[in-house]
Amino acid sequence: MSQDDHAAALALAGEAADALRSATGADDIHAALVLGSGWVPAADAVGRTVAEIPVTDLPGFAPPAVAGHAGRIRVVSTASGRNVLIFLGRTHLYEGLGVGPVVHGVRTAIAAGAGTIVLTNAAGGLRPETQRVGDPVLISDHINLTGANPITGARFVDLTEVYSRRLRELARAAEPSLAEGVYVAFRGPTYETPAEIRMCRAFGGDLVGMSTALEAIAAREGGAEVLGLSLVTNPGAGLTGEPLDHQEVLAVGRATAARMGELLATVVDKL
Ligand code: 8IG
Repeated sequence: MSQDDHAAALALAGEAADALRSATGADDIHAALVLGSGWVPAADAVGRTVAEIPVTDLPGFAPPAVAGHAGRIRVVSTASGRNVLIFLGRTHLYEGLGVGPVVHGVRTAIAAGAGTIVLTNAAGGLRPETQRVGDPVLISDHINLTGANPITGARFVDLTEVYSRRLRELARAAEPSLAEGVYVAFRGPTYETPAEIRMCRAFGGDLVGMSTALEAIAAREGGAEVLGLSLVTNPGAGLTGEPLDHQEVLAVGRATAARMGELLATVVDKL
């Protein structure tokens, strides 16, 4: 990707934001929420639906590739009357479309006015001693092992505080029991080997997944504040001896939807 491509990607996000405004009538987007697998069932709790469209109605969005990734964009009005954009599903790097489509939603949200981006995901837990399956964990930082970066050119974006301390404190005020952890991002689509999981633990990782880090980088580049939330759906490979299964991820999401919905609604309303 050249710097011209990067400028074109930002322009495409601007076009998508214009199309979003025309399609939904919402011209005052306060924040955006990206719901990963496991989180989509929690969406209805966040607010009253103002409009909902397939992502493919907007320029630059790829159709959904995975069961449980719904590929729709919803505008909701929260309890305090603010418009929040919800992405029901996301594009992953492992789909092979490149990094542009992975961060297009975040860039579109920022172009539409969002000053806060909430990124959610389902993740493997690297600390089964303290993490339970079905627990939400605040992302405190990440280790980007995807080999990709959404930024091209000599733009040395500061990543000292990707995941806003202020927003983490706000989330903990809503749910004081929330643990924090470092999210290790892999390209996927394979899960890790047990040796890679041991490496991640030794590196200081607490969570492992295939999303979020690149979107968080794009959000920081765009000047938005980021909140990251992982739903622990399995212990990392080799930590228990059980093989990993995507259906389990979706089942944990359905089982925890009420709790995650309440958490999201409370947090989003305070943004
Ligand atoms: I859910 O154990 C979920 N997503 N890389 N590893 C990676 N991604 C995941 C995992 C996991 N669990």
